[in-house]
Amino acid sequence: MEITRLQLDTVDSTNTYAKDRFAELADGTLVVSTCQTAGRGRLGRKWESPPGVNLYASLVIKQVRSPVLCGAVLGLAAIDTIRELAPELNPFLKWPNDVYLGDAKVAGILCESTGFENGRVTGIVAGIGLNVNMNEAQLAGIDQRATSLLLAAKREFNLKNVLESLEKSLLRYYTTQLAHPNDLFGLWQAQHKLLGQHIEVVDGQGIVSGGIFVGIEPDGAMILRGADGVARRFDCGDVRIDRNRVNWHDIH
Ligand code: BT5
Repeated sequence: MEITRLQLDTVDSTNTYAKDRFAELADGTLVVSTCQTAGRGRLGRKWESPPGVNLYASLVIKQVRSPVLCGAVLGLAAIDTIRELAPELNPFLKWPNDVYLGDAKVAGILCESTGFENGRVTGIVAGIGLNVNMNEAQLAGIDQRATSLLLAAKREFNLKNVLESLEKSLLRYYTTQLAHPNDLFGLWQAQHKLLGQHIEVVDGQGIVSGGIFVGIEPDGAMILRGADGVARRFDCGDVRIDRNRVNWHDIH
């Protein structure tokens, strides 16, 4: 098992590129591009991808223990990369697949299934966009609170170092996914620092529910306990945080 980089200059989306060529790309290929002209988020949303300042990468995963764990491989690798290059920062995961610094998004992950056999997912392209040297003006165009390593750490980062660190961590967590999937789930859960805190979830219909984030199920669903004490399960949705209600001391 190894991570093999496939470097592009420009592409519509590294996820689309990897999905279109999934059969011919080896397991563990990391498609990286300097620029994306049509970077995508979930549900047809746009991922801002200015050239030369950030990381845009998609991992070809052909050995899938569970789709949830594929997102976990990228999320945990991103956390380790940020900690290695900027130990003063406190990154955490925000369900379902975001990486946050304080109350702002620094990275997003998009997992897309590419193969099914007997009702099981057999192939996934897991993409990550990590804001590295994006400046304040570039971030200002995003319609939710967003940040970059540059903005948070107040210094520039060498993109090559960031990528090499990410690749090292991707290899480690992909290997864990294969050999010790339960361990990987535990590690992933532990990085959800909003567990136990008050948050809001916006579901697919746009309905907002507030409550305490009490857990994540093995299939990736999140559990929210409302003010009425009733626990509700969400298979998908967007989590909103109210910076004044989060106990930031618990996030370190
Ligand atoms: C995501 O979607 O967060 C998944 C983003 C995945 C991007 C990577 S880049 C490499 C690979 N190739 C692709 O085409 N995609 C993947 P979602 O949770 O739906 O969040 C999208 C929302 O995040 C947008 O609607 C904006 O509000 C916000 N956003 C857009 N660009 C951003 C950026 N650069 N930094 C922070 N937030 C951003």
